[in-house]
Amino acid sequence: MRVLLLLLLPLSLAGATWPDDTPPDTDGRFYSQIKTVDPQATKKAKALYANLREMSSRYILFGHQDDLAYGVGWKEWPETRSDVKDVCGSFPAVFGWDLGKLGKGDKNLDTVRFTSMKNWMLEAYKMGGVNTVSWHLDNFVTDGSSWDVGDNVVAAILPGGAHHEAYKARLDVLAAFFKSLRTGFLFKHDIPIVFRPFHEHTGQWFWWGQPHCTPEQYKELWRFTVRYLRDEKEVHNLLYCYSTDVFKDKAHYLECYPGDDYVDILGLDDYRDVKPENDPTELTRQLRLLVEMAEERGKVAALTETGLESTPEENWWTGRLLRYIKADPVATRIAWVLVWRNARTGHHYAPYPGHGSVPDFLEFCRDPLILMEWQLPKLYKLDRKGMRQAEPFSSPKVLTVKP
Ligand code: BMA
Repeated sequence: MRVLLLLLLPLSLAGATWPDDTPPDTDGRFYSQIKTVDPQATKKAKALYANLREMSSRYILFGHQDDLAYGVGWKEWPETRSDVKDVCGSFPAVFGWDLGKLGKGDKNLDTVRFTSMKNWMLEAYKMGGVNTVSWHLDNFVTDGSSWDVGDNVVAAILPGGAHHEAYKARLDVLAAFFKSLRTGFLFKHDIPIVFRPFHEHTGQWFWWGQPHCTPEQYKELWRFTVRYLRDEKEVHNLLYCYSTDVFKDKAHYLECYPGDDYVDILGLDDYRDVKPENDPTELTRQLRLLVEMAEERGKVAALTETGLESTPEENWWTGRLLRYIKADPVATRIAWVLVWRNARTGHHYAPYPGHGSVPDFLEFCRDPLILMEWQLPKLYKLDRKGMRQAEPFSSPKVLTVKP
């Protein structure tokens, strides 16, 4: 049976703009006021950043890893497909991808073909969505995976290390990939990407995690990576996202923080505190700290990865995830929440048609705080007066949902 849901739209965004006496740029806009890691970031990347910051006080974008690439029971579908859309009628607003194994073969570590990924990233952008990229980079010393933690890999790929040239060669491939993400008919442009390398380093499972390098080495690796991509390779379509796994306090979160000049977005990956057996207020506590740290710096905060594998708790979406985000108005000011990939019935994080958590997921999507793709304002534009595009949302429409 098809159920028609009339969703009432959240109304306009706050009109936060610059102080009245702020002089605009020559084109009447305010790009030069938007400070990003890359001062030469494209206008679209800067607009995305300003819009994410602006919107985060009112809305949370919903994201899903590998959303267009595969779902439970399907892969590389002839038409654009998404488990999230099959369930709720809309694509997610944020699309996660991973470039692990780029430069080593034609598919990433989860068998997503890079040529297809590129097309899906362009599609996501054309829908008005946000692309975010993580990097499960293999071990340069052993040629093992990201989870092969021995052999002081970070030290080995830093300048002066035995594998530094190999790391630079990999960055060359990465830079070429980012620069190939171009679209436009007359005016070709690079699409903005949120780049989220060396994630979850407060955990021990990746070779860049603690305790496999010192905080100074981690910071040096991060800064080298940014400088190389930005200054040597002239990649200007990136926003840089630093994302830890769970953390104890602000000092712990910032232990490996490479500095405000090297980070645009402060992220958290938290699978621990959304498990039914754990204390959910730990999620709220860390999100509050995260938002505080981001806002103190004029930056954006995001729950960059979360999810309950196979979501056996049927009201998990509203009863746990949303409830404990909303438990603190400060924690609520994250820009997005992204759940991990839908590989198979035993390993998926978004629902698929027929899954037990579908009714609750629909409630979650209906929440005025949550934005899906169909509700997105134009994230890549700024209006003349302020930071964001003048017309926030498309007109209300009827969302068709297959239960
Ligand atoms: C993990 C699992 C793995 C996957 C990895 C990188 O959480 O989903 O199957 O290879 O992430 O995407």
